[in-house]
Amino acid sequence: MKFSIITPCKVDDLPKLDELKANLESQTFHQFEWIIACNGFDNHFEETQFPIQVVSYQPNTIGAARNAAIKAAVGDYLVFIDADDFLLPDAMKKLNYMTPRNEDTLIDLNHYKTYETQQAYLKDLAINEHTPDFLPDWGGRKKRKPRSYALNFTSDNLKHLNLNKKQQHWLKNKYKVYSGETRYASLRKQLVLAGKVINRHFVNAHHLQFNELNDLYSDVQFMMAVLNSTKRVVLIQQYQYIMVYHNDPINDPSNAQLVRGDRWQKMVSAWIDGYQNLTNAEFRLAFAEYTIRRMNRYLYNAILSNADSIDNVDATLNIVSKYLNLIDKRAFKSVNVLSRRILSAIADHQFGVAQKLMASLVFGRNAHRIVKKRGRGITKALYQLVFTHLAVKPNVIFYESFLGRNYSDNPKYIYEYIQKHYPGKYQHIWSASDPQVKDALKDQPDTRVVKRFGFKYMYYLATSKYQVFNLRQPRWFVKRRGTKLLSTWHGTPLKRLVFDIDNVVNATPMYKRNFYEQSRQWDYLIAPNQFSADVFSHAFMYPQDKMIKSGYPRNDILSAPDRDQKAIEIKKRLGIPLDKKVILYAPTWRDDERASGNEYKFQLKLNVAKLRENFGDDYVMILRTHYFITDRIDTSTFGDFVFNESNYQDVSELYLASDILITDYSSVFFDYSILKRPILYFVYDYDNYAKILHGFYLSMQKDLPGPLLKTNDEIVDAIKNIDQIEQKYKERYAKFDERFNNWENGHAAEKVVNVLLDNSDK
Ligand code: C2G
Repeated sequence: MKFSIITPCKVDDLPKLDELKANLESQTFHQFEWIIACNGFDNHFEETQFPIQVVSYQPNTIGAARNAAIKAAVGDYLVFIDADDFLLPDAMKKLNYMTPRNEDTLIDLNHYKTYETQQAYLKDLAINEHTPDFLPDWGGRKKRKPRSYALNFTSDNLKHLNLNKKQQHWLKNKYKVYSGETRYASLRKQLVLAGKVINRHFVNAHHLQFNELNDLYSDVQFMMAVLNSTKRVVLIQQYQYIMVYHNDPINDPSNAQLVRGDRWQKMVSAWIDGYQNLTNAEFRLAFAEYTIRRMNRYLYNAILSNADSIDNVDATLNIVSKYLNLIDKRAFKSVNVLSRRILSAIADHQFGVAQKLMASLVFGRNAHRIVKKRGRGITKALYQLVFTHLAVKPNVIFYESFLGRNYSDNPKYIYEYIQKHYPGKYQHIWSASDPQVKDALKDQPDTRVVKRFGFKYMYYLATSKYQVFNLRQPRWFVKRRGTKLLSTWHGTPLKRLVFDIDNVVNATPMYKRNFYEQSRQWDYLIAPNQFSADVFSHAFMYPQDKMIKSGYPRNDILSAPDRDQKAIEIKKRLGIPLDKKVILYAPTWRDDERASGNEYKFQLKLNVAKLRENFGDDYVMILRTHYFITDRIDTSTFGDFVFNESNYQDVSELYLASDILITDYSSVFFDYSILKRPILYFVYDYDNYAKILHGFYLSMQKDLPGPLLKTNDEIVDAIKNIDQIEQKYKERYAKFDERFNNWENGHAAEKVVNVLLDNSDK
């Protein structure tokens, strides 16, 4: 047997094993056995292209699991693959090309960390190869680099072959050999066990074992022993091993995400245990330097900020001290003088001195960062260090809508209600990242517009008693005692949200955790209908009893008695001829069309020329892109048929001014349905959107109050026959209205404000 794949596993992980099994079956090379180390799992797998063994172990730790699997293995090489990870289809085949080497060679399948599901990752890969970023050589101090080789091919023997694309792709597969001077050039990666391939006879000859008692870092000590004795590492240059992060550190944390106050202690003990057995002087020094750099980078901050990973500072420093006294002192030179003094103080058990020095080092680093980031850094530092220590102002209300880009949405209508019913009682602060917000509010009494993230913004954010946001508040927001934070959110959800999304493709790594922590700061969350309340309770893990079940303040104008009059005013303001009807096209954004950060592109798939040709005499069209879309779509060729109102402040007013809505997966149709006007869904990319990007809470086929249309011809047809469509969807529309709109009685703002201001204030 050539390879033994080793997978430790908890009973909870069994569904993941099915996925990994399918992944191993789809490999293009099968000369391996699969050993699953799992207590309490009886092997229900049928024999497949490769044998499967299940082993159990004692004690119940991951180290013991791996040891038991090694004992059972018969393959020449041990391949370590964790239950939630997977391989690219040719990984084992490529590995097979790389193995005829000395026993003391460590092979690395090169891991890539991702939050994507296997399906999404492989799809992405087909479009856009995930290759490691090798930085260009900019000169400067020259360090020796590992050499790279082509995998079993030389350009000479390829010249005469007629290669197809796939074969050429193979050619790109190179591997790097870390040996001699470059042997310990990237220790951090080398110390990771996942995706490593080690000769089994070598493991036995050196009596290499996992520590069965260190439940967090049993593999560190093992890998130290491996690196101590292997002469070289062969790293395949393209990622073959895909490490899937748990994207839900709250409900399903991985080992690395578990909140453990003894994390640093466990890690440093693994270093101590491992270090004592190192016989290779060169590796000892390289390892000591690596750990010193790690401590310099992370330990001081963790201690000063009471991080979750340290629940007992003295116990932690005691272990660190023991480690520092063990290692080669030359390693201290890899950090700066101040950091060296800290380390010496810890080594000498002068923990008080060490912590004082840490404080000045961290202060210096922060100051440096602030200077580097100029304004933003300074205002944020003032927020944290000064403003959040000033008294809270009981009559100040702070508002932000869509990252300060608009004067709109629920915050706008809450503000207007308070202005009208509590005149002069409050001072209102609006956050603005766009000058239009200031224009919209310039004549309003008791109202101040502040530049987002500027000094005044920070001051008022810190000292206002009330804050009203329709997206999440900044991550560094400090929730102060006696203040009230109202999250209005910004739509009834159709697309899955936060904890209901399996994998967050495009969000930052800490998305779920951040969301969880930020939403804990909300005193209230508005629910527009019972459906949303139910979704928010699982998607945000937010308790229903803290929700204000009121409908949306932004929708009050849609059922106001003067709504027709308002519609005329809005049309006039926009310059739309009053005798023309209006089609509003308001699509949402696409996760996979990102420009940068929170900015996205949009490709207009609606054939506007065709619409003009067919309906130009009776209709005009309002184009309204989502607030994440920053590229301006050029509509000048469509003359006076199209009004591009993507920058218009308040979409609710556009609803009022229109007669038909065309949208896609955007929540705009929930609000629009209050008007009971026809809705068409232009879902040209339905399959892609539904599968890869989100998934929905409703059945788009069965629950929506209008037809799903995939082509422009269907859109034209539908508009031509809009009366029949209305007729056809009448019943469904009524059901939809009953389900989503029965709290929308035009008094949502009142209800919300009464709760927010605790109506006794009135
Ligand atoms: N919006 C808009 N114009 C658009 C699309 C959206 O003004 N073309 C506004 C609407 O107020 C809408 C809100 O932005 O209700 C949210 O937009 P969605 O398209 O639904 O997308 P998203 O921002 O991802 O929020 O629970 C709701 C979800 O979180 C959706």
